[in-house]
Amino acid sequence: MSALARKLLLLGPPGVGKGTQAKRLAEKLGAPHISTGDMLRAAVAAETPIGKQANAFMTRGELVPDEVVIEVAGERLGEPDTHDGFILDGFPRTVAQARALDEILGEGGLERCVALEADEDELVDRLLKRAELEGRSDDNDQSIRTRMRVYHDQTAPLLAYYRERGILAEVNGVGSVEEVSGRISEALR
Ligand code: B4P
Repeated sequence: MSALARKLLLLGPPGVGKGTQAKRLAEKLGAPHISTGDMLRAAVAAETPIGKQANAFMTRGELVPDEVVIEVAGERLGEPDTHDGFILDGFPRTVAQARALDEILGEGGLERCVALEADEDELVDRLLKRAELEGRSDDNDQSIRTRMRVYHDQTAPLLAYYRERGILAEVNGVGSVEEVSGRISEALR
């Protein structure tokens, strides 16, 4: 049996590298990477009803309403490939979503919440670079500012939520991608 925790959540401000690190962890652990951001972008591209609801919120840098995201994540977590582990990336982002996740997972729930940290200048820099490279519609000056504010107001309270539960691991997200991956592996032991 693996010595590493396998039911994981990556938490952190926009651009801190949740997606980057979640992909690497998923490969390492052989567990699915579940990114609500990726799922919502796919829904927007396919113009599904959920995508149509989500699009404007995402472009403005606001959170998509809880009930929409809870439905998307809940369905995915109901699939059989998640039974032995998963890497949640970007869900939950509000206390209401965290409570819903507790209900979805039931007994045993999450094993570890890895909170990646970096200061705001570094994050804005990365997101502006990503805007140049990927042309994501939610990576512009105004939406980046909104996403930072939304993170502090709505998502940062989850740090206390998981700290109280004794499953929070705070990890420095500044350094090379490999360095950050090494720190996360340490935190999962
Ligand atoms: P997400 O897709 O989750 O994206 P993110 O927070 O912007 O980025 P992430 O932290 O994953 O950074 P990445 O690895 O890409 O969310 C987008 C939007 O979807 C939200 O604003 C919201 O509207 C909606 N949404 C998603 N989930 C939701 C929920 N639960 N509730 C409501 N709404 C929800 O890295 C960023 C950049 O940095 C990349 O270019 C990367 O290459 C680079 N990078 C990574 N690691 C680095 C390192 N160590 N050094 C230098 N650069 C690095």
